[in-house]
Amino acid sequence: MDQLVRIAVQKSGRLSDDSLSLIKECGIKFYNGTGKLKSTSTNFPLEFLFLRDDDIPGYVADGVADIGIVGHNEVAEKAKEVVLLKKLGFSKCRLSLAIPKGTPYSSLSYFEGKSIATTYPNILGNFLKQHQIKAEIHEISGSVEIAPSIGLADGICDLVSSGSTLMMNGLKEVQEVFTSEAVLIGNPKLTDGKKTILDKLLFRINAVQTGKSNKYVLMNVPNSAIPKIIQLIPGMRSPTILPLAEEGWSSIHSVLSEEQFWENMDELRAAGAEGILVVPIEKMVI
Ligand code: PRT
Ligand code: ZN
Repeated sequence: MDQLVRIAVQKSGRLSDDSLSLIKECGIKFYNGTGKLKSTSTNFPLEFLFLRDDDIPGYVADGVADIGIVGHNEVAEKAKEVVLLKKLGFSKCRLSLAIPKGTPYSSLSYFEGKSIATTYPNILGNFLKQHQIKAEIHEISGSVEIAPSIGLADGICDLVSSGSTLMMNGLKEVQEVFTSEAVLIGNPKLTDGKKTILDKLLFRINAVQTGKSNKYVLMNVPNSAIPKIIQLIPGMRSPTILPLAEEGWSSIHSVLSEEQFWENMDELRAAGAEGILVVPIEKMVI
């Protein structure tokens, strides 16, 4: 049988949809009917294992899966022997220390001798050690945010994205401990055949990511303004210039990062560009 790479993705949760969308955007087809634990792509040598996110670093380290998509926070907490292959840019969040809203706070020394509830005892333990703070860590498995109000701990260390969970529970974020996003991890000892497949997958992921961070931009410009506009939108190699039916006008096409586009927008219009279209790019290979 030809070789397959096994990828572990979260079965259901905050990472699942974005993980599967990324794989689909890479042109990889598969079926993941509800309740399925395994699936194989029909057009790429990839087999899927649908798992709980907590188990993914361990399964990848043990070689049950070759690669996996999981939060960087889980990778750091589990401290298994895996290679971080790529940051994926979704499921961004931070692991932060928080305390009751009304409590005065000036520095990390607040936590000296205090108790902190968390589901991330290793990351928190290392952080406190690094800052020479001695605090008692209460490891709990969920609903960390209620710990201070029921008298279980003085503060908490939990994942935050919008901050509304902390607010609703009368807590304030006082210190960021770890920043996280979804990452692609791999077993450190993949066979050469599996590495070749992984390289193909990484090539596609890069093309999708580069495409997402760039835009295809088209605009009409008077011919006299072309030199100035070319300076503003350099493009991949150089912009495409096509004559319009109307004498003295051209259409300029280029590829820009979204940021670059907004930065240069006013100058482009001042230089005479009009009818500006900004189109998303699905994939981009540079
Ligand atoms: O069932 P399984 O074990 O697979 O999933 P899970 O319930 O353990 O994890 P899940 O799906 O909740 O989260 C998976 C991953 O998503 C996490 O490991 C993080 O990498 C990432 N992520 C991103 C988050 C958040 N944002 C997040 N906001 N994980 C959890 N939260 C929780 C947080 O714990 C808190 O309860 O959301 C609440 C805070 O959100 P805000 O927006 O109110 O600040
Ligand atoms: Zn989990």
